[in-house]
Amino acid sequence: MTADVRKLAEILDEAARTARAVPQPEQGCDVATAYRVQQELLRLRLERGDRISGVKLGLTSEGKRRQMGVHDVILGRVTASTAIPDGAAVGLAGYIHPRVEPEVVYLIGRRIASVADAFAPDAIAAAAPGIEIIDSRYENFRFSLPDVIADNTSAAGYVVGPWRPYDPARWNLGVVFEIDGRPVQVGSTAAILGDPRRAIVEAARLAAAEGTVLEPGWVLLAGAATAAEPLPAGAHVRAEIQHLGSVSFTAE
Ligand code: OOG
Repeated sequence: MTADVRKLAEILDEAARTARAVPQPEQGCDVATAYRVQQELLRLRLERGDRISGVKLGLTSEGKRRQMGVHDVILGRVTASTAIPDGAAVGLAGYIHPRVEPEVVYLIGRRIASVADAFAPDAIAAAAPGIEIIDSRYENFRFSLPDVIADNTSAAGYVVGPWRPYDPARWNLGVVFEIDGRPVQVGSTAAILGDPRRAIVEAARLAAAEGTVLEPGWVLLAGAATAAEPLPAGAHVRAEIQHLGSVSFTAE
């Protein structure tokens, strides 16, 4: 590992830990190096006793990718310490400029070490409505794909609602995203990669490229079903997905 990879991981780790934004690196790196920074960042967290609880996809909306001029989706990791129980109250002091988005969450049902494994019938065991908190650790962020990947794809927290057995026929589902009881975004899970069933395949492809195995029991945050919303203090945030039910939390 080069000194730069470790240094950038330490800077981003400290920014997340102290909820203090850092300047974006002046010198960009390539995507492969950015994933090494992300891995190093996660290693620092695991050293402190955290545990990987799953993976997430980002930039799953075709519109968002076109707007940002990028062609591929991105993979991040989520850890146990950032899981928020459904219905909980969450202090915002630990975040910098948090935003929230509604997601479909899948429960990984088997070990997935290759794209072929992602097509196994038991690849996904269950599905749930979810909310992701994203929080870029950069100040005045100007979009850069490697910088987002290095920053663990802005992953900062996630809430998972009640699990339902996975039914692949139910993939195009209505989504209502509410803040304080008012719908702020409506959409469809079809906005996730055009079909959220592709999420496990994309996650398997990106993970395999890095030599990461997806483990049974991990969550897969499949990607945002609508645009993200800012998360103000006091907000009650709720996502409802047709056939999957609802999930919520309150910001304090
Ligand atoms: C990075 C986006 C990561 C998504 O849904 O695209 C992401 C960001 O906007 O900070 O989770």
